[in-house]
Amino acid sequence: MQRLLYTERAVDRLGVWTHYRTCNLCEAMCGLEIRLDGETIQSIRGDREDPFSRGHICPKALALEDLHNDSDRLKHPMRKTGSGWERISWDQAFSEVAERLRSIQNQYGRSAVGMYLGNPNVHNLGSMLVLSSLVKAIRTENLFTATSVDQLPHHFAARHMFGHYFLLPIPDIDRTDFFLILGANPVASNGSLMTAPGVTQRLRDIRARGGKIVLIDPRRTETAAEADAHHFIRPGHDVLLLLALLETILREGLARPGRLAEFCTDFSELDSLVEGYAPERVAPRVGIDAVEITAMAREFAGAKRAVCYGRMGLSTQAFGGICQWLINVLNIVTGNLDRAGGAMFTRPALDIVTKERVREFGRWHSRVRGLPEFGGELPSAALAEEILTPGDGRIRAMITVAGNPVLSTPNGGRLDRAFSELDFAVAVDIYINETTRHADIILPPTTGLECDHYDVIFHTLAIRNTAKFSPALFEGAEDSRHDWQIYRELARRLASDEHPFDEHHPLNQATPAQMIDFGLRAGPYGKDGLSLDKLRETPHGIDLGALEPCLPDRLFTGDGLIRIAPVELTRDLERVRGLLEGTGGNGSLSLGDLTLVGRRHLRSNNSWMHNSERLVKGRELCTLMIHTRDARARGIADGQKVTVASRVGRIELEAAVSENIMPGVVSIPHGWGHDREGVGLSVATTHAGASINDLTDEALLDRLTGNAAFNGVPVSVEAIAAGAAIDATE
Ligand SMILES: Nc1nc2c(c(=O)[nH]1)N[C@H]1C(S)=C(S)[C@@H](COP(=O)(O)OP(=O)(O)OC[C@H]3O[C@@H](n4cnc5c(=O)[nH]c(N)nc54)[C@H](O)[C@@H]3O)O[C@H]1N2
Ligand SMILES: Nc1nc2c(c(=O)[nH]1)N[C@H]1C(S)=C(S)[C@@H](COP(=O)(O)OP(=O)(O)OC[C@H]3O[C@@H](n4cnc5c(=O)[nH]c(N)nc54)[C@H](O)[C@@H]3O)O[C@H]1N2
Ligand code: SF4
Ligand SMILES: [Mo]
Repeated sequence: MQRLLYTERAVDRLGVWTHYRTCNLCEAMCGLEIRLDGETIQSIRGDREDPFSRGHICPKALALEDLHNDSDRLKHPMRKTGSGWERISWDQAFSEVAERLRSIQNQYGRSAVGMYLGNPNVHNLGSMLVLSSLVKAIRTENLFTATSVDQLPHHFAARHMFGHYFLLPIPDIDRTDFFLILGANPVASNGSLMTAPGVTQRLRDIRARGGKIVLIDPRRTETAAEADAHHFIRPGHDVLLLLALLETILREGLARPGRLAEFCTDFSELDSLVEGYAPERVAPRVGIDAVEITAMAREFAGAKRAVCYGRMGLSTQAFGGICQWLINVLNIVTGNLDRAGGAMFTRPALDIVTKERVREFGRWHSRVRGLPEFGGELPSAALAEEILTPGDGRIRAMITVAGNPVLSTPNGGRLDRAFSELDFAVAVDIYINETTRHADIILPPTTGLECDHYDVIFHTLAIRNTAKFSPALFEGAEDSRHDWQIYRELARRLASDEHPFDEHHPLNQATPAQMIDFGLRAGPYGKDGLSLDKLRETPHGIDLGALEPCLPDRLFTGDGLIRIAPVELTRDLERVRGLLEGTGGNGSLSLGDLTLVGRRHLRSNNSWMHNSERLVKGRELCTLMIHTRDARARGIADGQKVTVASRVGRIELEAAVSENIMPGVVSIPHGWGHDREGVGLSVATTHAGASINDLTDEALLDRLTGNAAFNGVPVSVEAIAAGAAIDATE
């Protein structure tokens, strides 16, 4: 049993007391009410007094307890031996890691050490504030993160239109009358780049007040059940739909940009850019009727307050960047950007949208394929080849921090092989999993309930301005380290005369909580008295109000103008022309007659929460969803084992035959495939599933931004043991 850290508590007669915090597992920032009997967790419930989440939670919140008590979770540095792993001291671990990294960089150059920073970093306070010191100490051009398998296209569009990669417009769903959603499933994901705890209720509220929800998705999802209309779309063809919506609005004179017109450049260019994309022209490719597209355009333009939003289905496909640009344009021409009920910007208490963080593009390129850098990162789809391809500049060592790229990046099977060829690998991670099993040394930090928490990122992406601080509940295991202590110590040990580590610099001394206090006081509400102490006194969090218009003041374009048609984006229209004409603008490698897309499930969280029995028990989650017609044609019955093959690999899993997917499309969730040698996850390996990323293809990219195109992969599907299959589906 770990010691309690949080002691400012009111204990009732029976010794039961309550701790309030924010769940940091996904983007929704739900408030939790944790009841404890002494030091034992009795229950985890939604905190009804949290003004933002109002009592909402999902089943994953309960898994925080499992994570805390998981005996597979690492708590001390581990070194690989000939036959397994041995515990070593922190001092030994730090000196060995620093020594190996330094010697590889001395011999082969600084970029011979690569880094992959995974998703949980953006949910961890210590990483958000201190990981950059380790990144700076490594100084590699081979930096990879989950951004390029996720939301890079949003950043790319924001950077070129609004001047800042993090000036991301958030759909103001609490006030909208028309919500047009493309390629997102908030009912299962709880919302992304749209922190909106209890999103299902918020969707229902739109309809209850007479508004409308329209969803575009090749699968009839959990969100479709909450929508007024759902349209199947051929994966990867949204760009044509968006162009047709815009073409109709402009041609029919429905554009009403209002005050936005005063600070937009190149407005007049739009007509010519969308020419040739009339609904009748695109409909056969998109798979949605021209009459429907026209009606959708008129309704969107005619709604009092409307917002268009596109997420994973749009950003992780071959036209991610241009889709995110067109979504912004659609919101602008209808006057819905920066207006209540449209797409708005936050004013977070701790503001990371500053001029120091604007982010540049294309300052260097990846060695093998020449893919462009963005904000210091290269596309993760290029990682394996940078390790495997011999020659100068090859990656010889990897540092992974809270990432599992073997399961999370395209052609993960190849990356799995690549990791086994490294000279040295170190992982900052809490488990021995598919990626960290390749490490020579694992440095496990404290996690979850053992950490102070403030959501640096997701307050910036929320549908209301809010602030909340959660103190650590439990102390870490004896002789454990926080993530930020690990980064700082490694940075210190990697310093040289040329690049010294300044022990006395406030940023190298402060704890994350102290840094938050500083950020809050310097932030937009600091003058009104917002500070860490204030947040400590308000354990349910503070609501700072609805989002407010802030343009043009908040733009970072220099001249205070929105670039509505930046050449960095419009140049990609040439590739779109190819898609329209069917000459392969999609870059599709046609080696299968079905098209693969991804999906998420409420009880799963990317690649790492499958070691919680309560989340994985019951019906198999990792299945191939396939339309009844396509199943029948292949003699596949519901529940039957099938083989799915793509250009890069082949996996086996169960089929789930359904009418809820577009004919010709199949869907597999990501993050599974745990049955690999050496994985130290006792529950997950008994619910192993298979990895979709053994099928996704590193060659399929959004060529504009370098983001991985997980959606739209050509695959073929075969029954493993046909037999009685056909009868069973009748
Ligand atoms: N085919 C397909 N692939 C996808 C996606 C998809 O939709 N389809 N989605 C993509 C997206 S959006 C994302 S964000 C990525 C996510 O993929 P990754 O960036 O690889 O992140 P996770 O899968 O969440 O892996 C998290 C790792 O962090 C570790 N971890 C958990 N908590 C902590 C902690 O507190 N500290 C530390 N140091 N480690 C911790 C876990 O053990 C695990 O190894 O996957 C991408 N991959
Ligand atoms: N329960 C749970 N919640 C999560 C996560 C999780 O793993 N589990 N992961 C978190 C992370 S890291 C992220 S980034 C967010 C993602 O949040 P979302 O983007 O809401 O999540 P997805 O379920 O990936 O939704 C993508 C949808 O796009 C559809 N789609 C696929 N291809 C296309 C296409 O070409 N066009 C269109 N229009 N649609 C397409 C898919 O069918 C799917 O329904 O979720 C977060 N929340
Ligand atoms: S929706 Fe997300 S933040 Fe809310 S309880 Fe579930 S995992 Fe936690
Ligand atoms: Mo993500």
